[in-house]
Order: sequence, then C-alpha cells, then structure tokens
Amino acid sequence: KQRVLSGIQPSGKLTIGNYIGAMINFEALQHEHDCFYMIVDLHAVTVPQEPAALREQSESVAALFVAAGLDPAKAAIFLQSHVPAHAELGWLITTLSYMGELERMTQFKDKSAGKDAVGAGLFVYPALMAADILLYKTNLVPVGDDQKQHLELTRDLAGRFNHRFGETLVIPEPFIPKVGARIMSLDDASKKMSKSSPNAGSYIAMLDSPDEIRKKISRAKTDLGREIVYDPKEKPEISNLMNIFAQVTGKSLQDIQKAYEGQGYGTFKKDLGEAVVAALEPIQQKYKDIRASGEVHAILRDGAERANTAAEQTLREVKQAMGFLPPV
Ligand code: AQP
Repeated sequence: KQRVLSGIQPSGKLTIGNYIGAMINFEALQHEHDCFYMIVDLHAVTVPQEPAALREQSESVAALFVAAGLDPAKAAIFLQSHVPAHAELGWLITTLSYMGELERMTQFKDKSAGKDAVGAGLFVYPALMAADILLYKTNLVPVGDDQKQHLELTRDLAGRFNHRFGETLVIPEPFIPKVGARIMSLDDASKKMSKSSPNAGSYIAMLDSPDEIRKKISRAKTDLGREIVYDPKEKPEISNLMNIFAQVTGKSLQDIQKAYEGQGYGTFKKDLGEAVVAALEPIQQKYKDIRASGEVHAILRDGAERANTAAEQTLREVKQAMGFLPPV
C-alpha cells in the first residue's frame, strides 16, 4: 500500500477543474491506498479570507469530498488547521528553502502579478505545501498538472533535508491524470479554470444549479470556425470543452470528435451542458443530504485524529534529526 496525500483550498466554490483534476483521482486511489485528503485552510489564508466565509467553505468542501465519493472509512478527511504539525514543519521547511527557487514558482508569479502588496504567505506557500506532503511520508500526490512545479520543489526540499540531516523523509511522486489534467477557463483558454476568479462565468462550480451550468456552457468562448476537432494549439477553446465532455462522460476524444462531425458548436454545447448536469446532479443531491445530517463534524474529528498520529511521528523524527533538544 502506498501513502497518498492531497488537498484542496477552501478559498471559494470548488470547480469542475478541481473535480476533474483532483477529486476523481482521490476517489479512485482510496480503494487501494492509504489516503489522506485534507482541506488546506492554512493555505487559503495566503490571500485574505472573510472569517465567516472561510468557516462555511471549509465545511462545504468537506461535505463535497464525501458527496464526490470519498469514503471516510477508507480515507482520512480532515482540516489542515486541525493538525498543528503542518504549521510547525512548514516553518522548518521554510528555513531550508531559497528565495530564488520560491521566486521561480509560476503560481506565485500569477497570483502576485500586478499587485502592490503581496503577502509573504503567498511567497512561502510552496514550503508549507512541501511540509504537508512530507509529514505523511507520502509516496503519491494526486494533483492537477498546474501543481507539478510545486511537487518538483517538494522533491528537491526532501532530498536537501535528507542530504543534510540523514535519511528521514520520503521523496514523493506526482500522480497526474493524462487527460483532463488541466481544465481551462471558459472565457479564456490560456488561463486555468480557477475558483477564485472574479468572473463566475469563467468556471463551473460543482454546486452550480443545472440552469447556471447550461447557461455558462452556452456562453463559453469558442474558437473561430465551427468544427468540433481536438486541437489544443489551434482550437484551445473547443478542445477544452471536449476535454470536459470526455471527463464527465468517460468517452474518448476521438469518439466525441466523430459523433459531432459536420455539426456546429450549438448542438455540441447543448449536449455538453446536459452531460455536466448529469454528472454533477447526484453529487449535489448527496451534498445536500450530508450538510443536513451534520455528519461532517464527526468525519473531520476522526480524520484529524488519524492525521495527527501520523504527522506527530514524522515531526518528532525531523526535529530530532535537525538537533532540537527533545522536551524532558
Ligand atoms: N483548472 C484545473 N484543472 C485541473 N486541476 C485543477 N486543480 C485546480 N484547478 C484545476 C486541482 O485542484 C486541486 C486543488 O487546488 P487548490 O484548491 O489547492 O488550489 P489551486 O490549484 O490554486 O486551485 P484553484 O481552483 O485555482 O484555486 P484558487 O483559485 O483558490 O487558487 C489541485 O490538485 C489542483 O491541481
């Protein structure tokens, strides 16, 4: 059994990008591996969050995890802030990181671009993310393609730690889906779909109503021409929609292309809208039931207990290796 860890920020409404790029894999991996899935609230506050909204989103993401098929009996589902070792190892790993390597992170560049005041938390985010992963001696990290660079840095930092202080940490491997690894924004296929986008029309939230979903897809930007062909370079917009179609229906891109040969964008978008609605409706129903039942709290309590046990052990080993005097 491999140890698996991943997380999602409660920084907005989860999108089908999060679902396709991350949660579908989370679900698949839990059957064979020892999985830890967390709601990374400490990461969410690297940009300002309104306290009431943070509380609500954290609970909402936990319920969505379960609604999307994560089984608390199999995987530990927990909040990052319920496991103090994250903040502590985060600091220790920060001290191992170089400014230069953090400055190279494209997510930092994107999120800080054009801003006068850039939070230091946003800058050291990758060190905390590395700590998250290393705390659980994680073997596999299921993430979307956008997180590849952070994972590479995590591997470097773990190697640096082991080199300096002796073999302590496990070097993790990314687990990135081949198709659908990156779902792009509906209004601009050069940007990834993101839950914190100010334009709600640029993403489909997992909890959008069927009508909102249909409307957003019908308004999604499309390339010139009218052919449904998968060609991410020449037709990035339609290729992104085809990608979403393939992911939610399980159909291949080739089959989709064949099915819509000679038909315009209109029919395709209409069918895509229905396919996304059909994929999300059962999740939304289950979500409502879970929220109403209040069971999320017990799930998070149990998940945090399991996570704390694993995390405290690694933190003890790390501190010992670094030369911190153990408490007497
Ligand atoms: N567009 C995407 N396509 C594929 N995968 C995606 N992920 C996010 N967006 C896409 C994957 O979802 C997981 C959780 O991401 P996160 O919440 O930690 O933060 P993020 O990657 O920064 O996602 P967002 O939606 O863009 O959040 P904000 O806007 O708050 O920064 C990761 O596995 C990620 O790969």
